[in-house]
Amino acid sequence: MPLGEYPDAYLMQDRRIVRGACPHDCPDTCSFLVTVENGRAVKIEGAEDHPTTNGFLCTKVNRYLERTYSPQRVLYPMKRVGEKGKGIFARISWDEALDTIAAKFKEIAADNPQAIQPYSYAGTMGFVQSQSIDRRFFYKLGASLLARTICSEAGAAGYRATIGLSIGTDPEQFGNAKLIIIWGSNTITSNVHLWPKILEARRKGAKVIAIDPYRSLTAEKCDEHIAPLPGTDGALALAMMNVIIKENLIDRDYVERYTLGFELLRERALEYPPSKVAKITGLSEETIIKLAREYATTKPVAIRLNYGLQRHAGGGMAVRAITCLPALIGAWRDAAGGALLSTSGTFSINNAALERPDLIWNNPRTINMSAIGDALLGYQRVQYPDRQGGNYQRVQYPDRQGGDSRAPIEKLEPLDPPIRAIYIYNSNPAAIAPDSRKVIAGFKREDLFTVVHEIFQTDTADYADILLPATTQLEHFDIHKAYGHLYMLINKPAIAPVGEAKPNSEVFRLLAERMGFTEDCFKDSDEEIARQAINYDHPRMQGITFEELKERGWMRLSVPETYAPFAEGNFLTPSGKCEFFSETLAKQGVDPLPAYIPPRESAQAAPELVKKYPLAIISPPAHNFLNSSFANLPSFVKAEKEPRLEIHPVDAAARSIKDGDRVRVFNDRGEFKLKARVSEKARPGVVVALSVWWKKLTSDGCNANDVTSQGLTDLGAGATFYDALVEVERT
Ligand SMILES: Nc1nc2c(c(=O)[nH]1)N[C@H]1C(S)=C(S)[C@@H](COP(=O)(O)OP(=O)(O)OC[C@H]3O[C@@H](n4cnc5c(=O)[nH]c(N)nc54)[C@H](O)[C@@H]3O)O[C@H]1N2
Ligand SMILES: Nc1nc2c(c(=O)[nH]1)N[C@H]1C(S)=C(S)[C@@H](COP(=O)(O)OP(=O)(O)OC[C@H]3O[C@@H](n4cnc5c(=O)[nH]c(N)nc54)[C@H](O)[C@@H]3O)O[C@H]1N2
Ligand SMILES: [Mo]
Repeated sequence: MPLGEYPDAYLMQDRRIVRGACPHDCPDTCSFLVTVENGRAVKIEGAEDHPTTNGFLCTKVNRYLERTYSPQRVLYPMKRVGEKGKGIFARISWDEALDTIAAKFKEIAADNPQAIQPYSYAGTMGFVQSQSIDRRFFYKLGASLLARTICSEAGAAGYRATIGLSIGTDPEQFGNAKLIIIWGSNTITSNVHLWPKILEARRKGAKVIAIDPYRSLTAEKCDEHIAPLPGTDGALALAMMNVIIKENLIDRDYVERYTLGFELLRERALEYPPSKVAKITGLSEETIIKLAREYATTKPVAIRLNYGLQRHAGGGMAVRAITCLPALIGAWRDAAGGALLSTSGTFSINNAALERPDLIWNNPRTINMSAIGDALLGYQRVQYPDRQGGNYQRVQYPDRQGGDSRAPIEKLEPLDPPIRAIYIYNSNPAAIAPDSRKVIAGFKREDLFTVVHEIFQTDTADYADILLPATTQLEHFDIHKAYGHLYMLINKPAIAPVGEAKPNSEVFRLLAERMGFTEDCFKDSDEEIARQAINYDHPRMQGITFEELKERGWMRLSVPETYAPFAEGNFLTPSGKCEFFSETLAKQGVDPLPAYIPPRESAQAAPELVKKYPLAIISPPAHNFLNSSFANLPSFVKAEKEPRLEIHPVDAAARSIKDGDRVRVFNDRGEFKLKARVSEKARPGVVVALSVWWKKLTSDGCNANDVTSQGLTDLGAGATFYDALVEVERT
């Protein structure tokens, strides 16, 4: 029987098949089937009927049962009995754990509830378990808000300024493209379900180009690999525009009808000739010119850009510049053309119902999660636009000489009140947040009350005062959208919670009760919350009902099968056009045209720093890990072997480093040690440490985030993980 014909929970005596959805922070959000025998999950497989899952799961979720049934699971609530960070705990009851938390929160809230800080990200992306009753709870409590910026904010903001919303090329259309540019994405690792589409395009004669400073698993399988210096993509895109405009390769009709500000964009692009950009990017002029010509003269042409290229000071502007390209050449006319950063804006989610922002009563401050180290140590990182120099001034005052735009100026301002309690769920900040020395110093504070709700005893959990056991996706209910396809999905629990684990939603319900929160929304069941997630009236959600979604497991959005969202304009910007010139940005004091903002730590922006720390480090995801998830499980760690630093032979020779040597990577923020792999995978001037390793499982207790910075991006105030300079030496 084909899988599609299975009812959702197919009962065969003591054998059931339950349909779920992958909870992980990945564009693919797969539909899967779990076989359960006598209450135990025995098999997990990708749904064959779900078009993008296509019957297969990634290397990680294929082995999800290893995660669910790991002997490392946190099984019951515990309290700390040793020094902070040592991870020594004693078992307590749920009642004691919840009473302790409620008492502490009441005590702090009586003084100032803003001293209580929630901290969460996308350990699960389900709406119920990641952004519903948790938000309600902290809003009602009056806690500080959290700006969830650690991943995608810069790119999202850059894309939004140009296109209006995160809507792009339907990934299922990529098979019909004739040229695909994979720009700052490691598709085979971080978006593997797009790869079959790329192979399909190739079988039909398409060319695939990767733009990545690192010869990733994906880059090595492409027809061409272009390796710019990290953080220089904005300049590269502007140089492509320069060539396209000068050689009159634009789609004049599309530009006239559906774009705004072409003349200003033209002037801006003329400031970026390939000769200048060759020096910025470390590419040859010929490479840039050829890329621009190929891009402008092949149809359909799709750009798969992703978040790797926006983890730099100018990440927002880089995405903005790249997303101007398709409109310039009319690539959006084809369903298989255009650009895809994320599909998430195609969905219409009822966030107001899920999160209930109306419960906020005290105008609380917002703490940026990407600068949690500073925040825990009593400082808030605040950005001010750089009004002194740069291109922005040139738009305002055309006669004024300016250089490239600069990132906003950042200042550390005292945080009052300091954070006195932090509640962490769906995240592992001790391992994944930048500048970890500061993060760890913060978590070590004796006067900080820390709650961690986790599946495993992570690096962060070791600092908990109260550690609570969390369920995995097989053990709770949820509803999902995706950022790499166009389907809503349902996840049904396949098994009972392992040990005494509880879902996030249940813990917040119990805490709300103890805090005396009486609103009905604190009593909603998981299914009731899930039902509230969808704006059923929205045109793109038409036809989706909760009942049918529950029955079928997944449903496509109400968009045409051959979906070409901007074939005839209809951009979602204020003007309805693709905004080369953005009034919205101008009003925020930001350069209204796409600009190049060099990495904060680069020869252009910090010439003195480069003398001391000449190598740029990037630390993108390892194939078998998902951020720090899976990085504790034996077979995953075995597959990744050990932390390694890819270094180019030229850079290695200059430091007498040989393949296999142990090296120390360091800058003023910190250091970490690992094994050198000398190869041409990293371009000269760049070293690569695939991540994110658990600190306590490495030989020196450190990882790549010991050298990353809390500096923020130009747009969206996101994290700049790949904007860091280091030196490397043999140990
Ligand atoms: N297996 C696996 N899959 C994942 C994840 C994981 O950890 N493991 N993480 C998930 C999450 S949270 C996210 S956000 C996505 C991330 O996935 P992607 O959006 O693909 O981003 P990254 O993996 O950060 O980086 C992708 C590529 O960008 C390159 N890169 C770095 N800096 C630059 C630059 O300045 N310019 C250019 N052109 N390229 C650059 C890196 O070398 C890397 O090969 O993947 C998701 N999927
Ligand atoms: N150096 C470097 N650092 C990075 C990155 C990088 O590329 N390089 N990538 C960055 C990016 S893109 C991102 S998105 C962040 C991701 O950072 P995080 O969002 O912190 O992601 P994970 O490391 O996967 O940690 C998620 C944790 O949530 C837990 N969890 C999962 N499901 C549940 C649940 O239902 N309930 C509870 N309570 N807990 C649950 C998991 O066990 C896991 O420990 O990391 C960032 N950090
Ligand atoms: Mo991410």
